[in-house]
Amino acid sequence: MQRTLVLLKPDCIQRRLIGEIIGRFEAKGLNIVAMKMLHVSPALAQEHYAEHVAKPFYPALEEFITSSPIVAMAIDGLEVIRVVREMLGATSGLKAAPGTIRGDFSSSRQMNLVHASDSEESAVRELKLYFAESELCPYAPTLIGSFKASDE
Ligand code: FUP
Repeated sequence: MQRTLVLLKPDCIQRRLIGEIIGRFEAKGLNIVAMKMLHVSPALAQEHYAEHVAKPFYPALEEFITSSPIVAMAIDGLEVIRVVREMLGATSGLKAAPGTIRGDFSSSRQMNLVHASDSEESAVRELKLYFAESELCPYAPTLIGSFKASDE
Protein backbone atom coordinates (compact mmCIF):
# COMPACT_ATOMS: atom_id res chain seq x y z
CA MET A 1 0.00 0.00 0.00
CA GLN A 2 1.27 3.48 -0.89
CA ARG A 3 0.16 7.05 -0.19
CA THR A 4 0.42 9.98 -2.62
CA LEU A 5 -0.24 13.72 -2.58
CA VAL A 6 -2.73 15.05 -5.12
CA LEU A 7 -3.44 18.76 -5.64
CA LEU A 8 -6.38 20.10 -7.60
CA LYS A 9 -4.82 23.32 -8.88
CA PRO A 10 -6.41 26.78 -9.25
CA ASP A 11 -7.59 26.10 -12.82
CA CYS A 12 -9.46 23.02 -11.58
CA ILE A 13 -11.24 25.06 -8.89
CA GLN A 14 -12.00 28.00 -11.25
CA ARG A 15 -13.37 25.64 -13.91
CA ARG A 16 -15.65 23.81 -11.42
CA LEU A 17 -13.95 20.48 -12.10
CA ILE A 18 -13.34 19.48 -8.46
CA GLY A 19 -16.17 16.94 -8.37
CA GLU A 20 -15.49 15.55 -11.83
CA ILE A 21 -11.84 14.84 -11.01
CA ILE A 22 -12.35 13.55 -7.47
CA GLY A 23 -15.01 11.30 -9.00
CA ARG A 24 -12.36 9.63 -11.17
CA PHE A 25 -10.24 8.75 -8.14
CA GLU A 26 -13.28 7.41 -6.30
CA ALA A 27 -14.45 5.40 -9.31
CA LYS A 28 -10.98 3.83 -9.54
CA GLY A 29 -11.44 2.55 -5.98
CA LEU A 30 -8.67 4.62 -4.41
CA ASN A 31 -8.92 5.70 -0.76
CA ILE A 32 -9.02 9.46 -0.12
CA VAL A 33 -7.68 9.73 3.43
CA ALA A 34 -7.30 13.52 3.77
CA MET A 35 -8.68 16.52 1.91
CA LYS A 36 -8.68 20.28 2.41
CA MET A 37 -8.92 23.56 0.52
CA LEU A 38 -6.10 26.04 1.04
CA HIS A 39 -4.37 28.98 -0.52
CA VAL A 40 -0.77 28.16 -1.52
CA SER A 41 1.59 30.89 -0.28
CA PRO A 42 4.67 31.89 -2.31
CA ALA A 43 6.80 30.24 0.41
CA LEU A 44 4.89 26.94 0.12
CA ALA A 45 5.08 27.13 -3.68
CA GLN A 46 8.86 27.54 -3.49
CA GLU A 47 9.17 24.53 -1.17
CA HIS A 48 6.85 22.39 -3.23
CA TYR A 49 8.52 23.27 -6.55
CA ALA A 50 12.06 23.48 -5.12
CA GLU A 51 13.48 21.63 -8.15
CA HIS A 52 11.94 24.24 -10.51
CA VAL A 53 12.56 27.49 -8.58
CA ALA A 54 15.55 28.51 -10.68
CA LYS A 55 13.90 27.69 -14.02
CA PRO A 56 12.63 30.41 -16.37
CA PHE A 57 9.02 29.24 -16.12
CA TYR A 58 8.97 29.32 -12.29
CA PRO A 59 7.70 32.91 -11.73
CA ALA A 60 4.65 32.24 -13.91
CA LEU A 61 4.12 28.87 -12.20
CA GLU A 62 4.21 30.50 -8.75
CA GLU A 63 1.79 33.22 -9.88
CA PHE A 64 -0.57 30.54 -11.15
CA ILE A 65 -0.44 28.15 -8.18
CA THR A 66 -1.00 31.04 -5.70
CA SER A 67 -3.77 32.67 -7.77
CA SER A 68 -6.76 30.96 -6.14
CA PRO A 69 -7.32 28.16 -3.64
CA ILE A 70 -6.39 24.58 -4.33
CA VAL A 71 -7.72 21.29 -2.94
CA ALA A 72 -5.07 19.01 -1.42
CA MET A 73 -5.69 15.30 -0.94
CA ALA A 74 -3.80 12.34 0.44
CA ILE A 75 -4.78 9.19 -1.44
CA ASP A 76 -3.99 5.60 -0.50
CA GLY A 77 -3.97 2.55 -2.74
CA LEU A 78 -1.93 -0.26 -4.23
CA GLU A 79 0.84 1.27 -6.40
CA VAL A 80 -1.12 4.51 -6.06
CA ILE A 81 1.81 6.80 -6.96
CA ARG A 82 2.15 5.27 -10.43
CA VAL A 83 -1.58 4.67 -10.85
CA VAL A 84 -2.48 8.31 -10.17
CA ARG A 85 0.33 9.65 -12.38
CA GLU A 86 -1.00 7.48 -15.20
CA MET A 87 -4.54 8.72 -14.56
CA LEU A 88 -3.22 12.31 -14.90
CA GLY A 89 -1.35 11.71 -18.17
CA ALA A 90 1.64 13.62 -19.56
CA THR A 91 2.48 17.00 -17.99
CA SER A 92 1.15 19.03 -20.91
CA GLY A 93 -2.53 18.72 -21.67
CA LEU A 94 -1.56 19.00 -25.34
CA LYS A 95 0.48 15.77 -25.09
CA ALA A 96 -1.59 13.83 -22.54
CA ALA A 97 -3.45 10.86 -23.98
CA PRO A 98 -7.23 10.95 -24.36
CA GLY A 99 -8.83 9.18 -21.41
CA THR A 100 -6.39 10.73 -18.95
CA ILE A 101 -7.50 13.68 -16.80
CA ARG A 102 -5.16 16.15 -18.50
CA GLY A 103 -5.83 14.61 -21.91
CA ASP A 104 -9.57 15.03 -21.47
CA PHE A 105 -9.75 18.43 -19.75
CA SER A 106 -6.54 20.44 -20.34
CA SER A 107 -4.87 22.03 -23.37
CA SER A 108 -2.01 23.62 -21.43
CA ARG A 109 1.37 22.75 -19.94
CA GLN A 110 0.96 25.12 -16.98
CA MET A 111 -2.79 24.83 -16.45
CA ASN A 112 -2.80 21.07 -16.26
CA LEU A 113 -5.38 20.86 -13.46
CA VAL A 114 -3.80 18.31 -11.12
CA HIS A 115 -0.49 17.60 -9.41
CA ALA A 116 0.50 14.18 -8.11
CA SER A 117 3.73 12.99 -6.47
CA ASP A 118 6.07 11.28 -8.92
CA SER A 119 7.95 8.89 -6.57
CA GLU A 120 7.83 7.46 -3.05
CA GLU A 121 10.46 9.98 -1.98
CA SER A 122 8.47 12.92 -3.40
CA ALA A 123 5.25 11.61 -1.87
CA VAL A 124 6.76 11.52 1.63
CA ARG A 125 8.24 15.01 1.21
CA GLU A 126 5.13 16.56 -0.34
CA LEU A 127 2.60 14.98 2.03
CA LYS A 128 4.47 16.61 4.93
CA LEU A 129 4.22 20.03 3.23
CA TYR A 130 0.42 19.87 3.06
CA PHE A 131 -0.77 17.65 5.92
CA ALA A 132 0.02 17.23 9.58
CA GLU A 133 -0.06 13.59 10.72
CA SER A 134 -3.18 14.43 12.77
CA GLU A 135 -5.07 15.45 9.59
CA LEU A 136 -4.72 12.03 7.96
CA CYS A 137 -7.79 9.78 8.34
CA PRO A 138 -6.85 6.31 7.09
CA TYR A 139 -9.73 3.85 7.31
CA ALA A 140 -10.54 0.30 6.29
CA PRO A 141 -12.73 0.41 3.15
CA THR A 142 -15.68 -1.88 3.82
CA LEU A 143 -16.19 -2.60 0.09
CA ILE A 144 -12.56 -3.57 -0.50
CA GLY A 145 -13.63 -7.13 -1.44
CA SER A 146 -15.41 -5.69 -4.47
CA PHE A 147 -12.34 -3.75 -5.61
CA LYS A 148 -9.54 -6.34 -5.36
CA ALA A 149 -8.84 -9.96 -4.54
CA SER A 150 -7.64 -10.76 -1.03
CA ASP A 151 -4.12 -11.68 -2.27
CA GLU A 152 -3.64 -8.44 -4.27
P1 FUP B 1 4.49 17.08 -13.39
O1 FUP B 1 5.38 16.20 -12.57
O2 FUP B 1 3.77 16.35 -14.49
O3 FUP B 1 3.52 17.89 -12.55
O4 FUP B 1 5.41 18.14 -14.13
P2 FUP B 1 6.81 18.81 -13.77
O5 FUP B 1 7.32 18.42 -12.42
O6 FUP B 1 7.71 18.61 -14.94
O7 FUP B 1 6.42 20.36 -13.73
C1 FUP B 1 5.84 20.93 -12.60
C2 FUP B 1 4.82 21.94 -13.04
O8 FUP B 1 5.46 22.98 -13.77
C3 FUP B 1 3.77 21.34 -13.95
F1 FUP B 1 2.58 21.30 -13.36
C4 FUP B 1 3.71 22.23 -15.15
C5 FUP B 1 4.66 23.35 -14.86
N1 FUP B 1 5.53 23.65 -16.01
C6 FUP B 1 5.37 24.86 -16.65
O9 FUP B 1 4.50 25.64 -16.26
N2 FUP B 1 6.19 25.13 -17.70
C7 FUP B 1 7.16 24.27 -18.13
O10 FUP B 1 7.89 24.60 -19.08
C8 FUP B 1 7.31 23.04 -17.46
C9 FUP B 1 6.47 22.75 -16.40
